[in-house]
Amino acid sequence: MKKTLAMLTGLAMAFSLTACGGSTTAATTAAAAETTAAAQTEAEKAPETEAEKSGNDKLVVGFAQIGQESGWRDAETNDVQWYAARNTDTIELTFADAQQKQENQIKAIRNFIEMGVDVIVFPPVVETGWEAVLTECQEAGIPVILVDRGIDASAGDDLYTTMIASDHVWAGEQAAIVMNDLLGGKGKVVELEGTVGASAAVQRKKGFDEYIAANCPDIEILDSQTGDFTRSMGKEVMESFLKTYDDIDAVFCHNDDMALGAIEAIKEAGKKPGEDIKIIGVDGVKGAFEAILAGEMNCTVECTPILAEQIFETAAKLKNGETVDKWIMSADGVYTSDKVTQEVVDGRQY
Ligand code: GZL
Repeated sequence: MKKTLAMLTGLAMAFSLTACGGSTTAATTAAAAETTAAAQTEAEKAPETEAEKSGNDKLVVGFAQIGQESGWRDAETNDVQWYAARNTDTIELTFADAQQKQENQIKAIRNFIEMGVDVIVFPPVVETGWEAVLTECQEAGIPVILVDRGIDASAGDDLYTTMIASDHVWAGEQAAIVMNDLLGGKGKVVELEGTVGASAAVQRKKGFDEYIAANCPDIEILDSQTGDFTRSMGKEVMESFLKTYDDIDAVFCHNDDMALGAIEAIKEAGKKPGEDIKIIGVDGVKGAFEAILAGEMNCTVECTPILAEQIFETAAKLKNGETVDKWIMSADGVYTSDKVTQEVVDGRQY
């Protein structure tokens, strides 16, 4: 609210200066006063945060989540909501679910600006199209934390304050290293890509494809299509691959949910997943660990969604005017069959 009032008044002042080209006449001053008054009335209508209603100086965070496309995404949402629910004395969380639509994330961010939250947090569903709304955040003086995905660097990295995310290029490279090992350096591979234009998909593909091209002359990538990070589309695309190619030795899936869909498709085609066709995923969700334990999958490259503590601690630092690193990188592991026991599965946090 306070930010909204300041912003609206600031805009009114800017308007009055622009309107009179820098010199002030009585009429322009009156117009400016009228505009400011209107802005103040308008600001009174802006939704107050609970923190401002109660006068507490809580950390007010607006989180614009992508949606519920995967088990990984749900794990991230649960972690953020549980953390906020356990810290209601110091944190106020406003959460929006964009149902996978960029325009809904943008609407939610504009809402958060209107509310005058302290920090805005969101995973950009795709890398591009954020300049306008992130400029509005800057003008409103609200720092932005990107989580788990990034934006296109050409947009300038001053448009956000920090990114808390795994290294997706590294994940693609790790998958390629394991793939080369599983195939003994020779074989034919198909690739199930994540959401078109999502940094996690773009970078996992870059890491995997470039490693294979540079180090594995006898491994051929037969085909690569998007399964949009969902189990259902992962299954659908794998079914079409199996109809098109009868010599697939392995599949690299940009997330575990698509890998679980691919497993279903391979079984329905009468083949043994994990044996006839090797399967590598990314994320480290429990379903993948269970499939590895059952011998139906060969590896998952972890990409932790348990980011809430880092998110809220970083947001608190930004509210206090502290500076933080531009990229706060998660530490992730690579889980091949030899590393997965029942104890490991039972100990998984998500
Ligand atoms: C990765 C994240 C991806 C996951 C998918 O940081 O953006 O989005 O790998 C999820 O499971 O849909």
